[in-house]
Amino acid sequence: MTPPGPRQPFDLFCRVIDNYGDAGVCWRLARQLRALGHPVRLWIDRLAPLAALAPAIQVRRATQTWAGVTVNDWAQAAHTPPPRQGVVIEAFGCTLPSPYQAAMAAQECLWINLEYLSAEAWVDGCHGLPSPQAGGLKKFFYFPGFSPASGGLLREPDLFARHGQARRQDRFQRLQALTGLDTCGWARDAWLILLFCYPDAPLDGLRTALSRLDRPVYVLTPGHAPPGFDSLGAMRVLPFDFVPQDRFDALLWCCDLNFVRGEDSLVRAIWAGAPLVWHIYRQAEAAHLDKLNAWLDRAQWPAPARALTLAWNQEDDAALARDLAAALAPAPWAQWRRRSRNWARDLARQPDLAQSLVAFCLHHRQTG
Ligand code: TRH
Repeated sequence: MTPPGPRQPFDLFCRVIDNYGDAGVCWRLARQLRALGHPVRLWIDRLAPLAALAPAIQVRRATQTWAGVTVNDWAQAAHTPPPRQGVVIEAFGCTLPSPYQAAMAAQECLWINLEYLSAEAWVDGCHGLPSPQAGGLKKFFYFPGFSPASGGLLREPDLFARHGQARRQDRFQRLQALTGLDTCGWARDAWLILLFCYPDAPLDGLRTALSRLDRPVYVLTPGHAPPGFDSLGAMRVLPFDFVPQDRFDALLWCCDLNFVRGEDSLVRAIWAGAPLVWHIYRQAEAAHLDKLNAWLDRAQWPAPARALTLAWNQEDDAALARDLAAALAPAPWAQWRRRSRNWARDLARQPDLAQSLVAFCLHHRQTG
């Protein structure tokens, strides 16, 4: 793709705290910046989670290039100069290596602090704020978000076209090609559900509610089934091997309902335009519940779906079983599906995060 302005070299720093989300967001952003025509180096402290998302990545190689992105082991940044007039992205407050940071002013770098995604209203007021640094270095806070005043959401320009293309093929065949599961004998009127959640989810309540549905249910679980979450009644639990990130969207597109978690899988499930239940990453003093409610206010799910999401995140098995049954009843379910489609369409009218970030950096470079 042709860059919308001059090429800007990007250095993107990522520390893996846990799971896949830190690497997942950074890898997606790195590839999108590259696709916009900018040279990108990704500095990451643990290659194993990245290799799970992009199996071509070799965990023992300190430097490698994949999808046009140079992937470097974090340790090397201490003796590598920042790019001249480059953009340095510090993902999720990961703290840059000191020698590298000390060299940034002389190289006239722009410093971007990429924050976690939140739907809270204060994000709009904080997005893009500068933070003066020594030596005339410019540092800005960049907040992803759901409103036009935020930094936006990661979305590839061709995502909806690919989704439309995929829909032309039978979803059971697609699912088989993606996961290797033999879907030939599966009931065609079944519910297909992806279950990607944290271990403290109220899985007993989920298992009970799904086993009582009047149609067969196939629950797809990445890696392995959560302990105790066994097939029951008409509900079958089907573990599959974690798919590369490139294929994750296509997996979401096959399902009626996606249970997702963290940050990146949430955004991908929103773009899938189908009902989703979000398991938010837990924070101290239940701060995540404010974040969840702010997100639910924007999502505007029908009441049973909102209640279900709260029960899922408050680990309430009984409420979860009750609210899931209510949310899947014909009228709320139709309403939930409609709202999911419309929300994805409305959000996609806003510029995506990578393009917004490029424009943001160019603006601050030009206006000095
Ligand atoms: O894995 P997560 O829980 O990650 C994070 C981290 O815990 C992080 O520290 C925290 O701050 C953040 O959540 C909020 O969830 P997430 O963000 O959805 O990342 C999962 C990634 O894995 C995402 O890029 C999608 C990808 N994925 C695949 O590529 N294939 C798969 O089969 C599955 C299930 C997921």
